[in-house]
Amino acid sequence: MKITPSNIASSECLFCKIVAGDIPANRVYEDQFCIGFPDINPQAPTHLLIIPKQHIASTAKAEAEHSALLGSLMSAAAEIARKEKLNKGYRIVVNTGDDGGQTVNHLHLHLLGGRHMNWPPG
Ligand code: DGP
Repeated sequence: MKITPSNIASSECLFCKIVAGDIPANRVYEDQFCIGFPDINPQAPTHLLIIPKQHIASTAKAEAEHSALLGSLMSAAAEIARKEKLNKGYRIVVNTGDDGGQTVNHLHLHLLGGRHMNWPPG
């Protein structure tokens, strides 16, 4: 893998600290590429975050070489949704940049379920 500034784990990055175990999180899912854990500020009865272990700041920083990793995040979300029995459906959200509402600069999927979702989002 090519090392670029966007994928070097940052000592300042909150989610890199969670990956490293320096900040506790209840890992409901883990594989070689990613972890899943509850969002600290849940917006639905089920609200989990799925993050890559590798630091990528946002989808805006993702490159072709990250394709398999990005795919594995989606697969993990689907597997977690099955485990969580979100049989009526769920929403996967990836906030990107300021206008996208991203507050933590480490790419992550929100998996939201357990209630009906409205459209368009705010
Ligand atoms: P976003 O706004 O899309 O960048 O989402 C970041 C989410 O991260 C937000 O919903 C709250 C969550 N979050 C922030 N700090 C922590 C933390 O220390 N632990 C956990 N579990 N979630 C956090």
